[in-house]
Amino acid sequence: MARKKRTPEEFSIDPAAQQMLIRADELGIGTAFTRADDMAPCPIGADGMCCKICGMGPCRLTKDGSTGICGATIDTIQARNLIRAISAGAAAHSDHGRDMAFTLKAVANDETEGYVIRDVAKLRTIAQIYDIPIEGRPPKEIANDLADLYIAQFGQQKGEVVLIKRAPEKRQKIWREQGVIPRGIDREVVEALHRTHIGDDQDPEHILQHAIRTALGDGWGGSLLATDISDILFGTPAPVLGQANLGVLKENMVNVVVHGHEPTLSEMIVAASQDPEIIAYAKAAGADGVNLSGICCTANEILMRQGIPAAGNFLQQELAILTGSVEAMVVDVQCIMQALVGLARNFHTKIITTSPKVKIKGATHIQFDEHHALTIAKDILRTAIDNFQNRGETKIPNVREDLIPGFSHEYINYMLGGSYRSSFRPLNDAVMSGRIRGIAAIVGCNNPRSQHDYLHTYITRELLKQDVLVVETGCGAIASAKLGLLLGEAGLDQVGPGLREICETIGIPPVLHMGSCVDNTRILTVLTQIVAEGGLGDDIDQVPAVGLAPEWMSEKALSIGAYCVASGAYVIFGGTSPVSGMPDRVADSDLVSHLISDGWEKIYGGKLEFIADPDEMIRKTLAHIDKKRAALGLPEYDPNRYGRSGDARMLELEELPWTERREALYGVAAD
Ligand code: NFS
Repeated sequence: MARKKRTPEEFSIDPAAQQMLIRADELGIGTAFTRADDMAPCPIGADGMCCKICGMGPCRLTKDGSTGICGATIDTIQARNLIRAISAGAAAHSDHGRDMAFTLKAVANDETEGYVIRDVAKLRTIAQIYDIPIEGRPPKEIANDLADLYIAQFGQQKGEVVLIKRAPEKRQKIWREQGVIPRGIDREVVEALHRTHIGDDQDPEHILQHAIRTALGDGWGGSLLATDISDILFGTPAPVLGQANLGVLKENMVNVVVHGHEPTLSEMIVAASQDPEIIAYAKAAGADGVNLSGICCTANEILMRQGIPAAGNFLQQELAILTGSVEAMVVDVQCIMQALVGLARNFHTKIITTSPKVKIKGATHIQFDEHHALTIAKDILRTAIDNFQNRGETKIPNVREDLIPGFSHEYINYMLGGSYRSSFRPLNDAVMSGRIRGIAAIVGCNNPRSQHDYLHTYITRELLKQDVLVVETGCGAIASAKLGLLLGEAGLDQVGPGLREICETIGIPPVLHMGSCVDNTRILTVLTQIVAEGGLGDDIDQVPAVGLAPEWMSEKALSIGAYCVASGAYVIFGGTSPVSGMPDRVADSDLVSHLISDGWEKIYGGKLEFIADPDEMIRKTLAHIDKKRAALGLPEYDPNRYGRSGDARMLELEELPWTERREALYGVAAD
C-alpha cells in the first residue's frame, strides 16, 4: 500500500520551512521530510524488540514468550537497547565536555590562538565549589587547576564524580543509597557497553540501574562541566536581542552557516567574521560582508552569547541550503545529516567538516585545532568568500522573528533581585502564591515523523495560558523563537494573568531560552537553587515542575531524559516509545516501560513516559504540577486570583472616567 505523502503545510507549521519544501519539490530534491514519508519505521526496531548485538541474530521478537537465540527475553533486549542509546547520548555530550576541558587547559597555558577567559567571576565561583584556591591567584592558574580537575573526571576509576556535589544533598543521598553515583564519566559508558555485550547483564532492572548511573555522568558530569567551561571561556549568557528563521540569510552577503554543537569553533568564526581583513576580502569578492548564522545547538551557543541569528533548528539544515544563498555550511559534531553533501551538490554550497571526529564523504575537510583557532577560522571564511561568485538563483524566505535569549541561571538569579539582592526568592514566592502555577522545561529535537515545530509550540502556548513558566533549550527553543514567544511584550498577550504579572514586573519573556542541549544542566542548577531558596521542598522531586521533549529523536535526548528523572523530574517524551514493545502483539512486553515510569518514580520521585497526544501531555503536566503543589501544602491554583494588579490593570483603568477609576483603585464610591 502506498504511504500517504504529506503536503508542505503538513510537514511544518513554519512558513519559511514550507516555502523551502515547495522549492525542494519543484526542483525534485528530497529532504528528511520526504524521506520520512518514503520510509516507514521498522515496527520491531521502533519498539526495541530487535537484538543485533551478536552475529547469531539479528533476533526479532514479536510473539509472546519468544526469545533470542541466546535465550534473551524481550525485557532484557529492550533494556539493553535503551541503555545503549542512553550511553551513546551521554558519550556525545560528555565528549563535547572533554574537548571544552582540553581547550580550557590550553588557554590556561597560553597554547591557543584567539581565546581568552571571558568570565573570571564564574571561574572563581566554580573553582571555589571544589576548594581550588582562588585568592591572590591569576585567572589562568585557577583555570589550569579547574581544567585538570575536570579532565580527571573522565578517566576516574573509583569514588564519585566531583560535580555530583552540586545536586541537593537529599538527592545525593538517594543516589548513594542506590549505588548510582558515577565513578568516572568514561567508566560508566564503557561499563554500559560491556554489560550489554552478548552474555553479560541480563536482568532488566539491573541494566536500567546502570543506565541511570551512565546518564548521571552526563547531566551531573560531562554536560555540566561543558556549560561551566563555555561560560568561563565565552561569557555567561545574559539577555541579548537576536533573530531566528531562514530570513536571517542575506542576499548581498556571504552567508556562512555554522551547524553542530561545540562553541569553540563557532565563537572563533564569529570573531574572524568581524576581522577587517576578512570584511575587506568579502568586499573584494563583491559582497557587503560575511553574514553568520547558526543551525541546531551551535546556533544556540552563539545566539545566547553574541546575538548571532539562528537560521533554524534541526529540520532546517537542509532547508537553509535550499535557499541557494549559503556559501558554506561549517559543521563540527552531532545532528549533522549526511544528506547535506548530496543536497549541496544541487547548489554551490560547500559543506565544510572541521572535527577530527567527523568526516563526511564529499565534504571539504578543514580540520579545526584550538591551538591555531583564529587562523583556521579565517581560512574557513576565505573558502566561503571565494565561493560567493558561484552563487546561482536564490530564494530566501522573508520570514524571521526577533527574540531575547540568554537566560543563564546566573542571570535569572540576578534579574530576580538585582546585583545586591539577587535571589530566587521572588520566583519561589510566585510559585508558592500561585501566580506561577509551576514550571515546564520544554526541550529537545525536531523529528520529521511529526509536524515540524508543532508539538513544541502548541504545548508551550497551552501551558503559558495555564500560568506555567516555560524554560527552553535546544531545537525546541528555536521553534518558540520563530513564533515570537521569546519576546517580552510580544509574547505576553498569550499567557495567563498571574504569569503575565510576573513577567511584566521582572521584565522577562514568558519563555526563557536557557541555551543548547548541553545547557539543560542550567535547568538542573535552577531547580537546585529553587530548592536551596526554600519553600518548595527540600529536593528537586518536590518542585512543581515537568520536563518535556515533544519532538525528540536523538540518543542525547534519551540521556537527558534519564538524568532528569534520576534528578527527580517527571519527564514526558512525545512521539513513540523506544521500549513500547508492540503491545498489540506481545501481551507481556511492558516491563521496561513500567520500570522507567513507576519503577523509577518509586526510587527517584521522577519518571519517564512516552505520550504521543499533545493534549494528554498537557493534561498530565498540569496534573503533576497540581499534585506537587498540593503535596507542598500550597494554595490550589486559581486562574482568576491574580492578574488584576500591575501595569496591565493600570492601563485598563486609564480608560475609565476618574470616579470609576478611583472606586476601582481605592474602593471609594463615587459621590
Ligand atoms: Ni539536542 Fe542539539 Fe537539536 Fe536535538 Fe540535535 S541540535 S543537542 S539533539 S536535534 S535538540
